[in-house]
Amino acid sequence: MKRLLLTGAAGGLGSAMRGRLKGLAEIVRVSDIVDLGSPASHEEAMICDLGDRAAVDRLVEGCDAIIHLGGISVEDKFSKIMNANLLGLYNLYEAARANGMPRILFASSNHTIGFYRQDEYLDHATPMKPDGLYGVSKCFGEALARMYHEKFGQETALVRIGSCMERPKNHRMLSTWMSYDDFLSMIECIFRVPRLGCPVIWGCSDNDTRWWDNSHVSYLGWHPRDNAERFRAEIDAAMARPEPDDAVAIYQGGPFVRDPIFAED
Ligand code: NAI
Ligand code: 15L
Repeated sequence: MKRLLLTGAAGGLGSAMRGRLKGLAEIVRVSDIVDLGSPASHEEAMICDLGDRAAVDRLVEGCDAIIHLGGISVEDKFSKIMNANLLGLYNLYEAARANGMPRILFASSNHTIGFYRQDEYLDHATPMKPDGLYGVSKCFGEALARMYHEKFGQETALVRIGSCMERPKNHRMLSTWMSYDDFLSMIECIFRVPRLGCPVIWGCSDNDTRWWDNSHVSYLGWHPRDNAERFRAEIDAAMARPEPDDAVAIYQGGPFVRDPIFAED
């Protein structure tokens, strides 16, 4: 790849992945709505509000591939979600259509299915059950990507990330955790495979207690290597297991299912 675009590069996941992308492309174009710090020698930085159509057009121009992490990443006011995750997604896909349809990795979320119970095992065909407006925005993003695929042939990996962070932080994340290394190897597979299509991919490591079946995407050749189980003793020692009647212990979306609908100002 000549130029890879990383949106949300100043965020938690974006900052963690940013340094690991060197070598995937000659130039990594890093972008966010907030300060990005000094670009490394293989990087170019562009501040951009995803809700600004003209700015997104400029952002996507000249890119061969896009890792789209930018946007609102938790439950929030609908107006904020609407700008970044709805309008922002539309802007990104229109810009991609006008710029040769670079392959896209869309950071979707487990909150598209958060109201399934933790004793259910899901596959890619399981109907969505979002657990809040944030989850609904990711359902919208997946639907938008699929429409651009069917209508125009745009390829997108719809990665329903579980909990991608340094280490799992609680009992639920022993099921949902994806290590940075596993995410990086997934990224490599997504951009290397000759034909991607528009698959849902569950973003979790090879956790003993995972809830999601990725067998439909074996053609990617992705083999997660990490397993959250090695953190179980540490988590057991650090915190009490949630009560069985607590929503956090019942639903796959965990605490997100309890979030209110936030009022606008
Ligand atoms: P984050 O909130 O730390 O980063 C998101 C970034 O998007 C921020 O740097 C923010 O400034 C930027 N952003 C927000 N609104 C924007 C706008 N209007 N225009 C341009 N940039 C804007 O979130 P995190 O954890 O890094 O997640 C990255 C992506 O992955 C998000 O899309 C999130 O929904 C998704 N995801 C992450 C998971 C995780 O475990 N970290 C789990 C599931 C999904
Ligand atoms: C998400 O979608 C969020 O962006 C992230 O902050 C985590 O909370 C993650 O899901 C999760 O469910 O653990």
